[in-house]
Amino acid sequence: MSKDAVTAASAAYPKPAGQTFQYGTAGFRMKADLLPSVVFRVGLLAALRSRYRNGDVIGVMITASHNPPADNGVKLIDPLGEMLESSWEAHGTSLANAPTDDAVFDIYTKLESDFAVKPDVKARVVYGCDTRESSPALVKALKDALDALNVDSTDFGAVTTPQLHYVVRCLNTAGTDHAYGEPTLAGYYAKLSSAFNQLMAGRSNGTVTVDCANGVGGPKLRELIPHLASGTIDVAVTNDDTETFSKLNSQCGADYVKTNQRLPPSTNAQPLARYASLDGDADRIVYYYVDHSNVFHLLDGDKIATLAASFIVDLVRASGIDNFNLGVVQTAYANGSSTRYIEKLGLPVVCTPTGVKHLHHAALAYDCGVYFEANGHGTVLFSPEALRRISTHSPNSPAEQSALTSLKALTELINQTVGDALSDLLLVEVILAHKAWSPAQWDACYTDLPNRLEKAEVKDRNAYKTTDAERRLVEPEGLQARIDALVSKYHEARSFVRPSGTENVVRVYAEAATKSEADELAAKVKALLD
Ligand code: G16
Repeated sequence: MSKDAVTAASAAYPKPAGQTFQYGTAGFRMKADLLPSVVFRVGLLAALRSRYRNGDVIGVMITASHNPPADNGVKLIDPLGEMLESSWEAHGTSLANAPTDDAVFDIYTKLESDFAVKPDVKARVVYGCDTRESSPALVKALKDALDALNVDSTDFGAVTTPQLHYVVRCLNTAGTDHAYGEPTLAGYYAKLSSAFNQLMAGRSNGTVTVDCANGVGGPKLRELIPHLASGTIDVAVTNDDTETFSKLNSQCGADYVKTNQRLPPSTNAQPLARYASLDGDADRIVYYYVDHSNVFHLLDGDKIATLAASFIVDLVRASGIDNFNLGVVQTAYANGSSTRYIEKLGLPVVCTPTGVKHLHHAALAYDCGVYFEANGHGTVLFSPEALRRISTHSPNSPAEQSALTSLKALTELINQTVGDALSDLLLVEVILAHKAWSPAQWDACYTDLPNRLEKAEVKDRNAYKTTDAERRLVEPEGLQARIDALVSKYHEARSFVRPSGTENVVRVYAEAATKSEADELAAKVKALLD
């Protein structure tokens, strides 16, 4: 590696004056015009991480997911398709904040020596982006960094975030006992669809209408559909205009539906028909329907988690596998009714801070860990030992055999690297088909407590510090006591405040026995912030 090559390439991407960057909940995320220097430096970090991991492939995804069209972002994917190990986030932050090109090079070489990275290990990086207008220029910044370090790199173009996670895991497990699949998009579609077609054999589930947030999920869902066996489901794709950049996540998509608790205005919903919305990079999904009185009902990440957990528990029991430990992981946003429902099912449930990396980590503690954020971001993890038991179990009856076959196929259908809206869509469709449930029957498992999510623009969101899985504030001092005093005035109420890791806002969540109480509580808590 030559210092001149790195500093000369870095000089094309100067750090904007006066900006401080931080690797947050989902990497770096902000207005796209502030990002070129950050993306360049993330390229350096990806190369270093790959060399540190002895040439494992590292992924770099350029996306701002649910954020508005003018934003963009970048995050790293670790070798098994997980989020970047947390201890390395600080290295990303320090590279991003280096004031000069020389300082960038010095931090890079210091990390190289601190981690005793061997000089002869070749770095391997794969990357992709969402459909934002700013993505191609940021991809170029990334590529310039990778080329300056002579990295072996592959561009996957516009992909969903979970597709890139899948590819990274496939590349790093190829030829091992844990080979995850063919490291291509064709391999991804083949894996998901063959499991889906097996699970849906002899079943038909009618139509599901999918709002793709006018993001990359639209074209990718269209690529997936031809692989689904005819007669199984009919997927109607809507909001898939990726050419009109301003439409991304605007009045549509999973975040819009979840936050506003209403249909995208473009949807003319038919009573009891199934609808789903993806977010801008297709790692989140929520379902919804309207009843015969045209009342909107949301089936969010909590409802998906409970549906998946109860289905898997039943399949495990029906297969004759015993001592199988299944747990559910949620965040503070999980509706109180969902937590009580999971406890009634007799399943352990834990709460972690927001951010998939936290949930994913907690889910690894179980044979099967089901994790979902209420916003629809989640998946199901099977431990290597659970996969071994499932694949070697000898069934004692045709009924056990049938359940076991379904369970095996589920482990292939579910993207175990990260929450994946396309995989989760197929998972929900399979479960509803097996149970012969309408969305209303699914919804009837439990009734959500009315809730309200608000954003507040404050002077300094970093002044807000939380504890207890983000359910309580420790700073600003005294604020939590004032929130507690408000909460005590409402029935079955709960409220918390936390700084967003992806937007420059503080989020306020409130739930209570009635809609008007939840709305009023959220408004009063929001009024406490400055
Ligand atoms: C990202 C994270 C999620 C998180 C969401 C909102 O989602 O991956 O874990 O729930 O941001 O986070 P915050 O409330 O901290 O802004 P996405 O889909 O935007 O990548």
